[in-house]
Amino acid sequence: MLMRLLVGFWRMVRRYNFYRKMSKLKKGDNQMTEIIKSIETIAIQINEAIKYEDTSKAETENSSGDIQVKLDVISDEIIEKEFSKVKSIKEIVSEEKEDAYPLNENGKYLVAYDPLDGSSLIDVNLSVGSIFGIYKNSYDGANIVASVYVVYGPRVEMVVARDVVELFKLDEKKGEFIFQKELRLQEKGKLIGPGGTQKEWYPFHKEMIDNFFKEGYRLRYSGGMVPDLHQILLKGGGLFAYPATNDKSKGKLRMLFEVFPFAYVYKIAGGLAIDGKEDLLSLTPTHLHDTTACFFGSDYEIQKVLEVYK
Ligand code: AHM
Ligand code: MG
Repeated sequence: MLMRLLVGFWRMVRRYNFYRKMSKLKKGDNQMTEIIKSIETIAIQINEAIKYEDTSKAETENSSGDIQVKLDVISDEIIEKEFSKVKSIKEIVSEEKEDAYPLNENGKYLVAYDPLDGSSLIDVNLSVGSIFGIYKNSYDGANIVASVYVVYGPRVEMVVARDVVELFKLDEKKGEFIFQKELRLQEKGKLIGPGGTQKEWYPFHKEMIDNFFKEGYRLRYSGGMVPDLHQILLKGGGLFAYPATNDKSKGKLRMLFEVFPFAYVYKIAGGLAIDGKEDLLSLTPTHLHDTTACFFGSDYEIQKVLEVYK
């Protein structure tokens, strides 16, 4: 009798842990789940590479003309190797490569990714991240159906945006991502991350940022969009801006690999993501590596941006 009770209790604990870990990942589309599981494997490998591989610069440039660090290349190789095993992926395209790479003709999804965003911060040991946008049919903003990012910081965390935005934490001892909580933005936050070279900001943009500071907003900008946007999201709101400037009339951040995935996260979390005037997810890139001005935030801050940019 006691034995049966113990076995029953043990089964209950196992079932609870299983559902806690899987959260909503198991629900719905198995092919999407397969991609997200693959990203978990990728994140574990990239995290190890960050800890043990050479953090210096490579002698190569990526397709946007940025000097790569060796970890950009290693991370890109890890992702390509793992995604090559996933049947549901039709095609992949990396920020580190010029062209898209076909995988499975009958695959349902296209995946665009930035293997190691913010890699210029690698040498100073600040947080960096990987970003993945999962699309159907084309890489238009309107066709993104899910996005995932991973933050490699003191802890490794993964955020998955589908019908809701969920936070997972890597248990490094078990090699598993454990569900933590659902993430939602509030109406208004306290933080701003204003990107771009300040001497090149348009005067109305400078005035807008100054006004946020006058309202009491505090500066949070590390130079890595993954930890910067992660901070604003987890603290419940604020504004991250990488605007058009005199020297970069289309901003710096790339639509497919950086902007659309984060726009999707912020919108699903109850915030907004615009290029100044339009919803970022209404944009259609002409080239795979196109950039755009971008603003991500909670409702109050984005309404202020719209007032200034209209
Ligand atoms: P990367 O993909 O070459 O790392 O560049 C993207 C990064 C973003 O993470 C970050 O927001 C931005 O570049 C910082 O740019 P800046 O150095 O101009 O502030
Ligand atoms: Mg990047």
